[in-house]
Amino acid sequence: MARSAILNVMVQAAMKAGRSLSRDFGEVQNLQVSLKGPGDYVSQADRKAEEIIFAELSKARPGYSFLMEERGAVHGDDDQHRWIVDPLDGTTNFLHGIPLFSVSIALERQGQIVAGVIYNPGMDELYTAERGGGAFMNDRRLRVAARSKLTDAVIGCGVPHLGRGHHGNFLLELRNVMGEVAGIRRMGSAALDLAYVAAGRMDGFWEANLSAWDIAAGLLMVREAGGFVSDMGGGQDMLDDGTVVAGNEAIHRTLLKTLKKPLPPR
Ligand code: 2AM
Ligand code: CA
Repeated sequence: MARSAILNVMVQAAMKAGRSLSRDFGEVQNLQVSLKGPGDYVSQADRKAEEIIFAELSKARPGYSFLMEERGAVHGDDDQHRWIVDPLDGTTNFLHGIPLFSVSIALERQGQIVAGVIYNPGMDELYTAERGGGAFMNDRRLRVAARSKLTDAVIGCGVPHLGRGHHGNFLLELRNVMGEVAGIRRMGSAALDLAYVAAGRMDGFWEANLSAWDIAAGLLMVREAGGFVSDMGGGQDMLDDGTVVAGNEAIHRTLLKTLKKPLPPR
């Protein structure tokens, strides 16, 4: 599969950052048993990965703007183009020595996501997508799963943690979904969750309280694999509203409805 020049730039940046994270991940595993824990070390690993991506992308396309998890918004001369970058998605996993984390890079052109790369260094899985060009994992074409019934579906989700999100809302959503599906998974990296939906490994996914960098690349990945994505209200405001529901057309539709089922009367 021939990649466009811009996608190549994104792949190089993601893999270089991924190699840096992999090296640091080895040390994080050693630090689990230390009294202080790997906290500071992980923040450094995260910043180092972001630095690598920032340097690679700025060199290849000077002037493009950025939205990055650590650095925030960086306005370039070219405000038609914006990189949306999460150097380490799944930080809690990384911190605990669980090899489920990813690098996520998206390119937005005039407000539309046109290219996305997600790299999972632990499994050496590279997900790529370009608008209108399909989605791939290590050069294999991706397609969302074909299961159309929730009762056959494995659905991923995110659980709001300490100090974030509305825990009560999540419990209602979970209560609605868990009674209707074959299984629920919680992986801890929204970027990877969306990549897994694109790859047909999970049939659907929902989460709230996300940031644009967690999901920008993943949203394109699912769409380009033939799937549907929306915010929790059914609209297309995911990047601003921080909620996402994904799946094939049928799963997306029923999942959206199921999430919002009112409580039965007592
Ligand atoms: P992160 O690992 O980059 O923080 C897990 O439910 C998803 O929520 C991950 O994609 C995670 O991204 C994201 N998330 C956003 N804010 C978070 C936070 N404060 N703590 C943990 N996960 C967070
Ligand atoms: Ca993230």
